[in-house]
Amino acid sequence: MKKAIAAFVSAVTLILSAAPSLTASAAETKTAWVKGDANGDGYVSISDVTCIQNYLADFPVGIVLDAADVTCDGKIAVSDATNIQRFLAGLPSSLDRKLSNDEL
Ligand SMILES: [Ca+2]
Repeated sequence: MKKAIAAFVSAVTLILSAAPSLTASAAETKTAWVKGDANGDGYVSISDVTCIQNYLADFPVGIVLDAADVTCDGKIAVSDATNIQRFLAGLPSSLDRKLSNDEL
């Protein structure tokens, strides 16, 4: 029984010691972004429009600035939100050619 407990404790210790590296990997993947995914949830949706609007209204919001700059003019503006809306409606948009930081 003592050997089983010792093995269990060793396994838990091993798992816990690996946890920091798992956290680091998750943080590394957070640096990836897709143009238009302003809120960084992995999807381009109406929530990204709301995220940009909240940012422009100076509400506290988590925003991925590079992803929110849909028009690629170096600024976050209403036109970025509008281009996401046009993309979602199937209209011509600057998002028609999606960019990610993997392509830059
Ligand atoms: Ca999003």
